Amino acid sequence: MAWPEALIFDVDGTLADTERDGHRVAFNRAFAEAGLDWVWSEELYGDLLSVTGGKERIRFYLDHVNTAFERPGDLGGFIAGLHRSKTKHYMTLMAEGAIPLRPGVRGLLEEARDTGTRLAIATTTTPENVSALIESTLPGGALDWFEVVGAGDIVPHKKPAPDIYRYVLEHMQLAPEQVMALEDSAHGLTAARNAGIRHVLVTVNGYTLGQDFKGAAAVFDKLGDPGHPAESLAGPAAAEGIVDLAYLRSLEVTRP
Ligand code: XBP
Ligand code: MG
Repeated sequence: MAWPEALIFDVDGTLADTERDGHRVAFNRAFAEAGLDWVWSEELYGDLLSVTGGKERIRFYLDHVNTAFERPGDLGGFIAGLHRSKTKHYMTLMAEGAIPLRPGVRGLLEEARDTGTRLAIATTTTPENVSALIESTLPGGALDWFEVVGAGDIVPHKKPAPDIYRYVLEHMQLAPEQVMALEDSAHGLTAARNAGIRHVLVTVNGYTLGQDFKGAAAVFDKLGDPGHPAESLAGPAAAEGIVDLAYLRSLEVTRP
């Protein structure tokens, strides 16, 4: 059986650059709609990304940034309501085609499909957001390309906890050494590694460039396609600047 048997993709920052112009904008729209004067700038949002999960991020913002805000009695219900509105705004942005896939993502997904390499998703974001992105960027029915979509509150602990990767591996009935994970952040890398996945390829973005990617099999600025070659930041370079399955196979480390 060819290695890797499966590719497990993170979503935000990996499939598409959704944070700055997608999630952040949707949070701000939800705040405005609720009559709140909160505005998450690009810079502040970069700091808030240290907390994964939108509901958790809002709570962190109130605990550490906007500490003067007079909290309603049912803070959990208030945050959940804001977050539902944020998800609605995010889905609208995706339906409008606000965010494209990153260079090389579609090529690698199609190559995996052509070669029988199984596909899955392991993400912190809400499941509806995954469907909205896939439906707006890939052909009809593309959600079915992914055997398992592990997303959001389906597990008790979000990344950097390993729960979501463990969930996906269990549902695919695969051992961690059989798969390759693709991530964009140190939290994502930690989650995959702590689930026992030895092979994690990182493609950085504006928010994650400069994070510590020790333990990654390779780090690139993107997966790369013919018009946008990938630049290697750590690990072996990819031929013609394209991270394809042949390249991923070359990263396999076999146990002595
Ligand atoms: C993505 C996240 C998410 C999104 C918001 O992490 O941290 O919290 O920013 O999504 P990853 P929700 O790339 O590791 O999946 O608001 O739907 O929680
Ligand atoms: Mg990510």
